[in-house]
Amino acid sequence: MAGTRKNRSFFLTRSGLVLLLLKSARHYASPNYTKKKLNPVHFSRQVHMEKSQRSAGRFLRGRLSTAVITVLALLTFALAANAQVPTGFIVMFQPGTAEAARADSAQRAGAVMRFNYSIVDAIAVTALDANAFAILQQDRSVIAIIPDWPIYGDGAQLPSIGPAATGSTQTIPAGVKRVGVPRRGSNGNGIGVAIVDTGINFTHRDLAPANRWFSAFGTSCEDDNGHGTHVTGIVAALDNSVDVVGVAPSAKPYCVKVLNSTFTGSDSNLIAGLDWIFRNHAIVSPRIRAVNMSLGRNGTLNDDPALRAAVRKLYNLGIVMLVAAGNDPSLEVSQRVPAGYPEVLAIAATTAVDGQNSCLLASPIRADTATYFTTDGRYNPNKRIGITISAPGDEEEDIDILCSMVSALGILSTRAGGGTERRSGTSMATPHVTGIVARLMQSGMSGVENIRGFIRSSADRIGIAPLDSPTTGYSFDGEREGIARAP
Ligand SMILES: [Ca+2]
Ligand SMILES: [Ca+2]
Repeated sequence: MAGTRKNRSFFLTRSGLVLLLLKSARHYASPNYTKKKLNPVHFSRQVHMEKSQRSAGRFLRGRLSTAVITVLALLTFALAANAQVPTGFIVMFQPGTAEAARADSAQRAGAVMRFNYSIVDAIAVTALDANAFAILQQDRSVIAIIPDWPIYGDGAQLPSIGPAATGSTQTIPAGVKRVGVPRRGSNGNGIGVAIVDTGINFTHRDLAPANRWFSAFGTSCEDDNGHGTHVTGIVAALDNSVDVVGVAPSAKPYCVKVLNSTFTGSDSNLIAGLDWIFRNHAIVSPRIRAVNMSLGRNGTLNDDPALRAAVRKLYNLGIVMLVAAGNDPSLEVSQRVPAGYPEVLAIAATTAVDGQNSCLLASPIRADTATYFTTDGRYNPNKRIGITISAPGDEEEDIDILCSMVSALGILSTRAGGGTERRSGTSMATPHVTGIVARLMQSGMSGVENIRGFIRSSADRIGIAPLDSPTTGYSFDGEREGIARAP
């Protein structure tokens, strides 16, 4: 854990009257916004940095010391969503054990096999009874039996879904403007990008996914949740006269479905998706050279050696994998899987434009501020673990008239079923950078570490952004890595 973080404190209520006002104010929340309370501790830090607002900030510190209760409720929700129960097992075999021999081992144990992988010497099985477990444990070709942990999409806790847009003009979303609007010659043309997610809405008028795809559920790759369609639009919504435009509108999205309609998958599903990319990346046209993973779970570097081996295999092929850092500011990215892996580019989230401010006593939340939800953690160049770069994960964050609440306006992108909608999350930050990677590859750049290095050295506002968030969960990770910038 970074030494500069995790010094957060909890404050007891100072004023019951103010607390009452804050609670009633929550009922006026617009469903298109997600909410988070302000934190007096971090307000004081911001005030320290921006001297002109110091006196107002002092007053706020007194008024805002009541924010803890709602935040605890939000955290409880996040923990419930991350409660981990293995859904089966991944069985790793001695290197070189043939796929047929692995299947035989599963059959001898009476285990039901779900996947038999090429990318790693392993199979996935459903839940094992004690007898089957014992037989596999005694099998001399088996080297590990790993719990198959559930994995979730990294949308915000409260997705902000609005009505479908029906307009006939194309909007350039604020996040795309922030990282760099595509142009002729820098639009991702010729680059295949795998979207490992809930699927893609294949009939959406503003998307053109490849007709080669994979689903870990044995279904079509159609998006029955909406998350994957939104992510795809941020990378590659078409440059035409409708809906939105992506960072790399000419890149070719490949649908890899590993999360179901409830936003849930597992390590074994994710490995199955990576396995399909491993077997197909070079034989599809255009080739798959980047992978967007706006998903993950809490975990450690070594808690699933099969998943780690699969990720390493794609890394060694020069495939750039971009992973959402996560939406829990109480965690370090090193506590996330696969975002904490050194083989991937972990992406944190910032605001795209200045927020509005109904509170006369506080400064507005500026563009390039760390979002209220982002997981972060400074990049360690020796271990290659940490946030590679930040990018927009919501459009703006506003402060309400009571100076007590932050509302987040989501990123505008394509909606499953047609039109557009807004969603917030590091899930939305990541595809901005995936689009940038496609444009860098189009310009001739290759090699994962070359691309990581270029993204970090060419970022906008290095040393300045992300700006400190005034919200409760945020604590500075010690590095202002800047905002990703397209070439
Ligand atoms: Ca469009
Ligand atoms: Ca940082």
